[in-house]
Amino acid sequence: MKHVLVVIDNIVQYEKIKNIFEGCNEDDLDVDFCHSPIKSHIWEHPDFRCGNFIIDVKKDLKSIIDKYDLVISVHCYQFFPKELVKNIRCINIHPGYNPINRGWYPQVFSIIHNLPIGATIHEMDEKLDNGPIIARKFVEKYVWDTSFTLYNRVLDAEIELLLSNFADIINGDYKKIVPEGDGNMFGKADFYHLCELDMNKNGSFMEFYDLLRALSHGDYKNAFFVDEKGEKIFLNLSIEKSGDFLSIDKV
Ligand code: 0FX
Repeated sequence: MKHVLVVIDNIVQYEKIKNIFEGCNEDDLDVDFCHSPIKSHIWEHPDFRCGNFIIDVKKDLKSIIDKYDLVISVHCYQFFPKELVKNIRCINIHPGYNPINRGWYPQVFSIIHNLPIGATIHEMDEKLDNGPIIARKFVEKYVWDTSFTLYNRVLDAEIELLLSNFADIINGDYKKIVPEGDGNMFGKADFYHLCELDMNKNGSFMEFYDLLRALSHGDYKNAFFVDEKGEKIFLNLSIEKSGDFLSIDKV
């Protein structure tokens, strides 16, 4: 029997990943889904509402090592300690193409810095989003994308990668790709820094368009400037792509 722990803090991916486990043909598999002690929307999911699904990868280190053969991190808010990644095979499902998009909110920085974007499944080491790559995939990025539309394409790519490599990941039966250098790494602080707009900044309209669409993600209040009364004014870009373009000669 293989004992697998999935530490997941992303409610959007939860059902899809649970379905992959339920639909797989691995009959000697026992899986536990847990989330981090940090509150997130996943706590409200019916499967987790009754509590007792919190796992702290530092405090619970010994019991994790004793009980599980494989740990899968799905957008887990916790940093896995060295003792954990050295003692058990730990796999991370990352919403970026390693090593190009390491760190937080990869699609945001992909739009701003015009970087390719995709998803990666990799073995974890002691550095963030860094270990040997098991599978990765680019996704298309369009000029009409916001952070939200691009993010959803990345999440789909994660699921495709997991589905097509599932048995190999569970059994540790894959060739590993060594990341091509350190790539790029952006943190939460870089994101918050972008959010405060400098209204005196010079640049092209394209640069401003990219900044605003990179900070537009559903209802999140990201981009803002401070007005003369000291109040924050939030901006969110709505982009609509014409699906049925009417050419001039048809008008
Ligand atoms: O779960 P996740 O998609 O992933 C993030 C990091 O990007 C990832 O590298 C890390 N491994 C994981 C632990 O956390 O994050 P989220 O569900 O908090 O946010 C999803 C998207 O929503 C994010 O890519 C950008 C957008 N967002 C999120 C917040 C909290 C915003 O635009 N503004 C926000 O304030």
